[in-house]
Amino acid sequence: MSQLQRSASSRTPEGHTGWARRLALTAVAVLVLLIGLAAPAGAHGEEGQQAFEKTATVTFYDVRFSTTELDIGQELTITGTLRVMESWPDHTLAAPELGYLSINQPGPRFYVTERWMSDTFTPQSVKIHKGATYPFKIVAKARIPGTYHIHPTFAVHDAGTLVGPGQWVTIADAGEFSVPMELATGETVEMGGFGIGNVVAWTAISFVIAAGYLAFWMRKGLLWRAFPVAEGRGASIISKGQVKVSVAIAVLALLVGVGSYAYAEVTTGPKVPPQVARVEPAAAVADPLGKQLKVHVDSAVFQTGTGRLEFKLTVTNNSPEPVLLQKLQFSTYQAINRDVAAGSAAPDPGELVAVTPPGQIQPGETRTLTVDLDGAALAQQGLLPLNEAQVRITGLIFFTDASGQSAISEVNELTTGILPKY
Ligand SMILES: [Cu+2]
Repeated sequence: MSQLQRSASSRTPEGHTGWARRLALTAVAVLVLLIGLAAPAGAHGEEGQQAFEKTATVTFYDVRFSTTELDIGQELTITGTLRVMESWPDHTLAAPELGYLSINQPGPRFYVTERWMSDTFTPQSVKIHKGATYPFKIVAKARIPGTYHIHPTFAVHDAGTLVGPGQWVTIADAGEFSVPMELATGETVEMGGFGIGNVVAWTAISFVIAAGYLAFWMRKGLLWRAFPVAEGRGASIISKGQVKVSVAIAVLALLVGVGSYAYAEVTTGPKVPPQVARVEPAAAVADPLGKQLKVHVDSAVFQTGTGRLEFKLTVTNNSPEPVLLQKLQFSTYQAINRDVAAGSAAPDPGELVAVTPPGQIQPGETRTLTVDLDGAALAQQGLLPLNEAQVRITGLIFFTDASGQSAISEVNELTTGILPKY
């Protein structure tokens, strides 16, 4: 102990020591209690985002997982369609220009091998624009056994990662993970463990230096320093010897940093810098039927008493075929027309809702429809923006044409205020 430290400790009044000990013990007790109270997280916080972030940014639909159970090394394929909404909230987020397709998973349980948007291979971020629709495909190889909630995601520059519908997927403890990759030298390496020796060695070296530095400062304890600092003698608690040791450790850290770079330069190669290619996948052509339908939302009234959301919209059918409202979608929440579900062998999953008046809208006809939605369920999933700067509802409406041959026709976006009724 240095001269200065000794004098600092010896001058600590008795009362301070008892007070500090009690405070420290209380702090530890509170921490232990808090840790005991924490429940393990079972999801990704997908219900925690604000409504506009989910409904007005990117909407995923027709999402299919190729399987819910597979072995290590087997592939999971996620397909679907994502739409960068026309109603993108420019009032609070930057315009969508760059996006990246991926999956949300609790750590690297899957290794994504392929990303496709509109039949374009998109391993990197791609150029996108508002109102564009992209069919997508993600292929991921199972890596670590367990049961995980997996979502397709689309990360948009300056907006964050927007998640699609999740699905529980189980990776059985069987099989083997392998991603062989051929280098430019002709050598084949295993991506699962390539370079892991270097990572471990350099992490261990850095850890030893950092731990040594920490131990050097912590060996005399922390709390006593508070008193000289409180008494205005903070400058006195660091000795010349301690400064010397710190400088020596800093020099060592710098040498190791530069040395590791030099070592990598000498022992590896030839190297190619990581390449950036900004491709622009073609947005899906807006379907002709969707173009011939005019949809206007007249009102959206949330009955706070009953929890129902009454949705009134006027549809004009300018197509030569009768059309039927098939479903409404707000983020991952789907409301299926009860009559459509009744006539379908495999209806989409979702809430069955009554659309009145029922039946098809004839060519040339303009009809006002009322849809009775479970507003409470929407609110529970954080999809009713009752507490946000723009109290509006944004989603997609799907129609089917009369023949029933073409499954889903595009999609009209809704943007209207919600009126709560008390
Ligand atoms: Cu999840």
